[in-house]
Amino acid sequence: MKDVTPQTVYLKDYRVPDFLIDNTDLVFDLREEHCRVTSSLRIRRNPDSATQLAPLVLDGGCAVDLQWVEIDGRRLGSDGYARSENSLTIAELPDSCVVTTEVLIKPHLNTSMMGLYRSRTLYCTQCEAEGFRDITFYLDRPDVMSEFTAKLIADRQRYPVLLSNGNAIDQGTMEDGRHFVVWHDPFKKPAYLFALVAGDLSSVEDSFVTLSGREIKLQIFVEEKDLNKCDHAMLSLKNAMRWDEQTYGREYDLGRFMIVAVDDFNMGAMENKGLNIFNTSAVLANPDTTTDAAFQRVEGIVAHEYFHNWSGNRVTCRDWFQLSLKEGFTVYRDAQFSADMNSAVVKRIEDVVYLRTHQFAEDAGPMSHPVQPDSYMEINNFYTLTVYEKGAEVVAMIHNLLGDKTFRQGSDLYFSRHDGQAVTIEEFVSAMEAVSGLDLQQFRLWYKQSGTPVVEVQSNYDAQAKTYQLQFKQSCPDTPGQTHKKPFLIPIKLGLVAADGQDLPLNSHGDRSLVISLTEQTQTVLFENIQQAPVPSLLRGFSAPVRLNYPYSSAQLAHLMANDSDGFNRWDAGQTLSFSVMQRLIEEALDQRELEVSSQLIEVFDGLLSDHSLDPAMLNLMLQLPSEAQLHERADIIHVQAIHRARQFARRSIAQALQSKLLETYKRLTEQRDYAPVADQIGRRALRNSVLGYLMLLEEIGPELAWQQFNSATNMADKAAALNALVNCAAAQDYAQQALQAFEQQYAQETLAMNLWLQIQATNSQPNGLDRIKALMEHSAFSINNPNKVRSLMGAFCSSNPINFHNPEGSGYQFLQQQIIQLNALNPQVAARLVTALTRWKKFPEPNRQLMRDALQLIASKQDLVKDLREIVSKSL
Ligand code: 0A1
Ligand code: ZN
Repeated sequence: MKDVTPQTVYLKDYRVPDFLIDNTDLVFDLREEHCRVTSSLRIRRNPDSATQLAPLVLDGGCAVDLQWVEIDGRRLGSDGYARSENSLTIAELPDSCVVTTEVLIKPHLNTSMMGLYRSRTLYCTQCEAEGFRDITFYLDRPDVMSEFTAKLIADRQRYPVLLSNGNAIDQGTMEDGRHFVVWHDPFKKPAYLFALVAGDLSSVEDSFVTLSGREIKLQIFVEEKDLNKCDHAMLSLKNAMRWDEQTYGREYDLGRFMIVAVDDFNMGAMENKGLNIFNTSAVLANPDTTTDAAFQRVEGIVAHEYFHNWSGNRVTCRDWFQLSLKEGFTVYRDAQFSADMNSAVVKRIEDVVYLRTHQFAEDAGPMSHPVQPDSYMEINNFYTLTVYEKGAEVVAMIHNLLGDKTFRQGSDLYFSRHDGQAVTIEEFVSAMEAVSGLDLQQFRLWYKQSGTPVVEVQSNYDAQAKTYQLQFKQSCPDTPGQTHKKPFLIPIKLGLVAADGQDLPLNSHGDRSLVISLTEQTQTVLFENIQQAPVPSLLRGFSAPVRLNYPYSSAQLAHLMANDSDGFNRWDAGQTLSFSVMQRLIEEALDQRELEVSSQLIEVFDGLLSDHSLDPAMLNLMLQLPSEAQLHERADIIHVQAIHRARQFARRSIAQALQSKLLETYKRLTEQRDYAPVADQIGRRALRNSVLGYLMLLEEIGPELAWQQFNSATNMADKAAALNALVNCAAAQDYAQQALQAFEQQYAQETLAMNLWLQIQATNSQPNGLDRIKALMEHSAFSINNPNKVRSLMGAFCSSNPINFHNPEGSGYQFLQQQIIQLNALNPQVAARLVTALTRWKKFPEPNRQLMRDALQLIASKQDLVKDLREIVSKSL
């Protein structure tokens, strides 16, 4: 795991592989003390390689213990090959042959959760991006695609279920209580899509009949105790399968589709061919233990992994610089799916909030990189919001530029042209160009230039000429390694809203909403026959991932909130208004002036609460003030206390001014129906729980209400919201303690519910947060070896409890630095994710700035830092 001087890998250095692997035959002999892996690779020279005499260099991590090598059945002496720390080199090979190796690996000692490892009583694998090389020697790169056969042998009692990709073609029992299953995957695939699972699992089964009439067996494998938590994932899977047939014409290709839930997993889930492996948190759901948000996350991730079968597996990436080819596209596909299954505008708003809060911050920070990076030290550091979420926005822009029909033609062409291939982002864009006849040359900059573009807009109404002019000016800040950027092609969807709230006709066709493509640094658009000065509604639906500024007056924003025909912009107008109010409060707090919330904001909120025709989910979103994290992202200098105080003050003022309407709303939304995780109920619960959040700021009302809700809740969504409300309320600490205890007793056996319990406490903004974290680390519900638990406790504390984490003594930073050092040796990926909380030190005022930097420097001074951390820490210092 050690890497003193990590090497940088460059996109420009890409070369085709010197060898291809037509067939991969693997035997896994799983024993408690080790696993013996025998691998037979039918290889041949790649006719496209420029170096026809090159030796075979197989990747293999240092924990892979080589036993022997054979070429076409002939054992090599130790002078026949060379083993270095990360590879095995064999010179003088015939142009085609079978290379067989036998290695020993130790899954029970593997804490990184890459390669073959143990999760509780199971064996499982994670091979993306470069985990296969920790299992055996291989050409571990996505452009080497091979037909895999895997024989798994293990003790029959402890590991009755043996799974791998494709179809089970043979099985049998052996002497001394062992058994085996042979799996064959007819589809060629890169090693990163290989998977195996062995363990004592139960399964829920169902079936799906494809459009062409083939019956697919669907199986979700879990521990027996979790069998009652699989229905939602199964339903989501079937919905996703149908949706992909209808929306993209994509049918599933194997006879069965399997999902396995594991407790120890670094990410959400993994799209291994025919055998998806999921973090339990991304598959298990049941009303008693799972919040609404978690139900929706399960639906989205199940769909995401399923959609990868085409966008990722059938057509895969040539190299890891192309990661967004599969991830950006698949996130876009899962967002479309979730929009179709629930409320499209709500999904859009949630996604944009997430992008603006987290991806914008990444794009402005030391790790800023393009959607298609051009270099990396550790590829695991590039599974980022930029590659995933911004990558999805770029696909969304292509869809909007082409229109529905042409976009579908483009995706059809892309899938048919490149089925079975490992390709680049360029091929995706080319297919879209080919079907549309558009020139996307300038558009491609979205993949190559990092940073969030800024669009400044000015307007001018000429009452005599009846013309309305919009002037656009775009720019993009410098980012590491990139200065003086070229103008992007920015699609701006817009409308002009008249005094009566109607959209004005914008051209002779009578269009009332248009997409303007900005291509220049400055650009002017003139609208004629505009009878009155309108309010511009800009960037409708968030038509491009940019920051757009227009000097709106509060009255104009209120007009858009009330009238904009674009739901997204109705919401966004409210956000802009709230932001300006918050900005002023933060300044007042910094200047030690008395805080005062503008009456305009109160009036707007009053109006919203009085309007019972609003969709509860939308009303909920409109009542949200920007989060502290969003305010941090927007600030030039992050004044943690002032921001926290200003926001709390605004919330309290709203609660005080609108007490009776809030209370009335809370009561009105009491759910009479049985719990179901469906959009309309989720929206009502979300609104009711937000209102509860406001009411908590009224000491005479909130604590009692939350306590009642906690005790009477019939589902985890309401229970967790009540617990969270109590825990964060100074006046409700007695109730909070009782509720925490009751929760702990009730859910002691429910790992995911206990993670939520940890998370709610980790984000408690009451004083002395760090002491609580340290105490919870001793609790039996916590373990530093489990990524979900580290995220729930340390991750939540560092990223979502700013007032405690960023305390001016720096104890939060010291604590994090110590945890990172510990995780460095245990789980590099988890460590690298956590360290992000320190990397934006330049945005903080003293003393925090220096204290954060000190913590980073301490980490940097560690000798045996893994390259995941080395890369991030060095780039941020
Ligand atoms: N391809 C997966 C994400 C993923 C990436 C790396 C992993 O290794 C730790 C695991 C999962 C997806 O997009 O869902
Ligand atoms: Zn993915």
